[in-house]
Amino acid sequence: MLTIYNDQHALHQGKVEMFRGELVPCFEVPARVDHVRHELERRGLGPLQAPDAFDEALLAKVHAPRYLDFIAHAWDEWVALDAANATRDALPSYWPTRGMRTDVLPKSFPARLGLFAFDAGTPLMAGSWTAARHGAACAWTAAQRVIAGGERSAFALTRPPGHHAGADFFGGYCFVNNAAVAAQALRDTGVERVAVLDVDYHHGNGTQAIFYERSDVHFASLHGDPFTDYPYYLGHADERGAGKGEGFNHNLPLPRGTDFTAWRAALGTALDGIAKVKAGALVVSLGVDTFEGDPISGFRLKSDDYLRMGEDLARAGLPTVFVFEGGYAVAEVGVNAVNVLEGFAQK
Ligand code: FKS
Ligand code: ZN
Repeated sequence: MLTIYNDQHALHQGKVEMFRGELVPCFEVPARVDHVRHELERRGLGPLQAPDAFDEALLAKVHAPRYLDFIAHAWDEWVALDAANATRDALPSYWPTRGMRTDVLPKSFPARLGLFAFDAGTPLMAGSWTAARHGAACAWTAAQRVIAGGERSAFALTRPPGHHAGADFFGGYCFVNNAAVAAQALRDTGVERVAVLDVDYHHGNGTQAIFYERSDVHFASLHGDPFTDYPYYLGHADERGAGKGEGFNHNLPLPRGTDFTAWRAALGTALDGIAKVKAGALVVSLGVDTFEGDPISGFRLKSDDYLRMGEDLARAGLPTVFVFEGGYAVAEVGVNAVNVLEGFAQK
């Protein structure tokens, strides 16, 4: 399978995130992508290609202008607060809550940082925005290859991940919603309805929010139940879309401890939904934190199960763009992600 990859991802390398009351080393590390790349090369599943030049105006199709303005300059503003900040990751400490204003932007940088963020687990540093923009370029290029380039599928191997980023917020290690960029790119190339299928352990709240009122992008997700799992405040089964988008959002929350047999049955349900809405192309938010050895997740998939996952995805028979998301059992992340791609390619 064709993989679109860029090495700028490594410019984003957080030091710490807030976890259980203390600052701990980040789970989302550059080595994750290195393992996937090495596994692709080891199995001869190349080639790897660099992304095409990407018109950043396209980001404004899925993100709000005030968010893009903020995030593009956030690091400079953080350092302007205090020169010593140059050696520290930016993390928010304050958030607006119910009844507070989010329509007017505070002048204070820490106040705006919290307004646009939804957790204290997503450090921002000097290279974050560059890395995120190049990631979006990978997702966009993968979509172009699938539609205009005659490929059956392509893989955007990138980080930071994207599916928690909404039109005007970041969090969950995500700044730019790469899957949304890919879905929008497929729409713009003339696919009338695109399905985004999110198989990461965590609900793709950002992707859902971006497309919630749209009928041209159907969102389906299998994930840890929000009653117990991050991102907690979205991802329930009764979220079915709104307005024109009603019926085009399909959440399948699953309990902690779910194994591949139960997971695969839910995948079948999600794929049935995708067939029913007559999607013409598929974007897969490919997180492999459903693995039994993942340090922050609760499902029990084994490495071989990812081959079967890829086969099931291939049976949808759609041009498919894979976009890399989570997976924190770093040593196994390469085998697991590449198993999905190989299972897909062999069907
Ligand atoms: C709860 C800790 C939660 C944040 C988890 C973020 C998950 C990110 C991800 C992505 F794909 F975006 F990377 N910490 N015990 O895996 O969904
Ligand atoms: Zn995840």
